[in-house]
Amino acid sequence: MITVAKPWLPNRDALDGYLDGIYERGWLTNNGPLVQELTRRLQAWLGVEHLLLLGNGTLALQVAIRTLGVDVPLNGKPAEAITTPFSFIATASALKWKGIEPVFVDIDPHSWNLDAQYVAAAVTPQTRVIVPVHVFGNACEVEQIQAVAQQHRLKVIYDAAHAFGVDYRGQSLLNWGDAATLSFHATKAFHTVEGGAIVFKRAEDLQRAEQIINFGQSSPGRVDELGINAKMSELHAAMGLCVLDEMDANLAARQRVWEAYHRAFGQQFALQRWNPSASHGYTYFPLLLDSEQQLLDTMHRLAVQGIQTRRYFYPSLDTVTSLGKHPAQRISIDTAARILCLPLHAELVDADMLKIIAGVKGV
Ligand code: T4K
Repeated sequence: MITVAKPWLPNRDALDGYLDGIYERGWLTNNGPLVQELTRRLQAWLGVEHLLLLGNGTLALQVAIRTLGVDVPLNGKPAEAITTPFSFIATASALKWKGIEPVFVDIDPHSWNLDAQYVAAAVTPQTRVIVPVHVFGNACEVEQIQAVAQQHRLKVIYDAAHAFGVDYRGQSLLNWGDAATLSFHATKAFHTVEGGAIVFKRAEDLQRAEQIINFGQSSPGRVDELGINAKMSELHAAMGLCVLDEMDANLAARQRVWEAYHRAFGQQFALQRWNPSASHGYTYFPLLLDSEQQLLDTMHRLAVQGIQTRRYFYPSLDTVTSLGKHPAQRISIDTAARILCLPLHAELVDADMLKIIAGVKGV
């Protein structure tokens, strides 16, 4: 079976070395030395400051929301967040869990990101925050989004779950917004089994979030505010340190697969239009098919050959009933119905790629 994703499993001896240290110290969680080491190493690797590690990317969104205070109701009514309907469910469900109403704005038909030109028109007196997603790692129109936020005094939290290592105009994309959140789930290029992070613009927000993820405590027995347990453990950090050590090989292998697909499909299918000022993280390879029927046929044809594909991200979030009733976002609904993600991971060999490419082309 060729799976759509496959976690990078780092050198076992290296991981054992970290586990030996954990056994010797007997320190398993609560901001241990490996969590601190991974924090420092990720800050250097990504080119960011003020990075906080957490239990997963969904908690990262929720803690960022809480830290920036954008969940506080206004005039007795829930706060609103302007966000994209084309994303994984976690983007919008994290807002709902924090009591925030998602207000969906349609996507650009080529970049598949929130269309910045519609954002200003969606601002209401209830709006507190804009939550765009760098979909499949493709950088949003950050300057335009920032301009709207400044004009209306809104916060911006980028869901950067797919944008690990992506640069924009030569600097980390994660430095845009009041906060950017990451997912380190096993299926991601960089992972800690389960895990996530927030990159804050301001040091004071990082300090506040450090308390929030530790039950709101500033010191043992002193609770300064409402918190939660969202900490990363030492075992997860150990995996992260090992994966980070091998990141160059991992990314090179992913890039090779991505480029083979790009050569094979670039003329035949509509592909995501990449932001020309941004680098690539090689997280996903989405194809935009002509129709949903063509997608279903392709998916089935590949499945019978033992090739797994995924409909990331289907359905369009404006149609998900647990998120409430929302006006239909035409472009997102149409795009979500036609996008199929192909297997993309470092263990794909040439024979796998040839099989996948032939399977998609139906030859
Ligand atoms: N925001 C955005 C924009 C996101 O995309 C996500 C998550 C989040 C926020 C939230 O971050 P987290 O709270 O998850 O950190 C996956 C991931 O669970 C999820 O992290 C990810 N986005 C989402 C797009 O995809 P599934 O449902 O595809 O995972 P699953 O278990 O079906 O795995 C797919 C295939 O990968 C398996 O069939 C085989 C292979 N696999 C998977 C795992 C877990 C393995 O070979 N080994 C494994 O351990 O959700």
